Amino acid sequence: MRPEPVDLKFHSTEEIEEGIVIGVTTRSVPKALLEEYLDELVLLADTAGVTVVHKFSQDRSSVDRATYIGSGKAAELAGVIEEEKIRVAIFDDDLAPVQVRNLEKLLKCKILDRSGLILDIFAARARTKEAMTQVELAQLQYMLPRLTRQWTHLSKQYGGVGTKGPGETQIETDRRAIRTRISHLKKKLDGISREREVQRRGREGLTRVAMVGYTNAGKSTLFRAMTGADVLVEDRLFATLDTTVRKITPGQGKNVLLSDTVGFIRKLPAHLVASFRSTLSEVVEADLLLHVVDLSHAHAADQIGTVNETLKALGADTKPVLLVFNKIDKLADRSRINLFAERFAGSVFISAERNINISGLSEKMMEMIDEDSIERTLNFRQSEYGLISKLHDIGELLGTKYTGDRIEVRCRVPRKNEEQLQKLLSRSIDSNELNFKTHHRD
Ligand SMILES: Nc1nc2c(ncn2[C@@H]2O[C@H](COP(=O)(O)OP(=O)(O)OP(=O)(O)O)[C@@H](O)[C@H]2O)c(=O)[nH]1
Ligand SMILES: [Mg+2]
Repeated sequence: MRPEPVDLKFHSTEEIEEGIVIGVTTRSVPKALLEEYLDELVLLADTAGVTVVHKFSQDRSSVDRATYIGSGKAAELAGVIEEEKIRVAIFDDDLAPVQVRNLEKLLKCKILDRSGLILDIFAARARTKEAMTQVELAQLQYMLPRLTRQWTHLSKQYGGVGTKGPGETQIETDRRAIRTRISHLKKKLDGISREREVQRRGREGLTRVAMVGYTNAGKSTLFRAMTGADVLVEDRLFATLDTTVRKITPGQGKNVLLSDTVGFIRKLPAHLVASFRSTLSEVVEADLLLHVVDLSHAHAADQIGTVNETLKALGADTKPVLLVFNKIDKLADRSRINLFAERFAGSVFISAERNINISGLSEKMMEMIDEDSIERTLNFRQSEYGLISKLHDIGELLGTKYTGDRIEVRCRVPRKNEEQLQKLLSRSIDSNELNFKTHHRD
């Protein structure tokens, strides 16, 4: 008999389900920290349409290899799940396939872990072709090692959780189909990044600033305040899943390309970070990062750490960063500002929603950009128009003046392109070196 074709589209959790969240306190995760993790998991569950009716924690020296929480605790949990008619159990840590298998037998409900939940949310919220392709790729990569007859998403097709699923042959067929789809998606993403590359070429010389931050910190609200662009702002996790870029002119005719993109969260699945590379390319290639932090959040400092870790995973951790503490209008205790100002020197404090100190932020941003670029006035002959147009690729032209057969060009070039500037000038007929007028403080 020919096996049924696999439907590789994921089912997002649209309908409301009752759920339970489960975590383990260990030596490295004390009770208070676990509480924080579970609270966030409840928010994530809510975003995915799961109403959490219970939080469940277990104290162990380490997690149990077979069942994550230990068999005794699992039996206790099974009782609660049956009694409350809970349909989904969500674990804070990533589960090994064998743990999922065992837990499904013991708890007789759908088992999800944090990564699976985050992937579900991304899948439900992705709107652009790029985001949808990236999410599907991450999901399939997550799914491949977990492909057992109990695997939660696929098992829906086979009569739901706990029922007998496909035999080994079917699993092998599924695996092959998934691998083929993965390589197809990778090719499609390559195509998308090439398209992006072409779009970018036209704006190469402009300074690029990317907003990054924990999800719900207020990046899109700030982006709106700074650009006037009508991007989506919502009080929920992962409102933004794509990248928007706008040109702004924050200081003395100088242009900056500002981008808003997807937010980060603790334990963002590695596959997701990897497959979102194309969306996150603005971050990777930015000249400056605006790291937006929700100062009113009790765990703002931890969130900064998480964002920094994700930047490291992206290879963007050595860029200049301006820390932007947002939502100061929400603070009950203003002394928090002093505390963070002392701890994070050079940071700015704003309210994106109330438009407080956005000009202070712009000023500081321009200051950092200026520190990282050089301004020159150069002289060319009119016949050297080709060279001037090449200047566009490595920097920004701030003004041109025509005198006789000469063109005087004022430009700003990021420091990283200084060598390219020298090369370009060496091709000029007159030695431009002699005409250098450095505006910069160096
Ligand atoms: N009180 C207050 N609320 C704010 C401020 N800035 C943003 N918010 C609110 O915070 C929530 C999240 O804002 P977004 O701008 O969508 O956050 P984001 O960082 O883009 O979030 P994601 O795209 O989900 O990662 C919304 O409800 C905003 O109205 C602020 O300065 N003060
Ligand atoms: Mg956003």
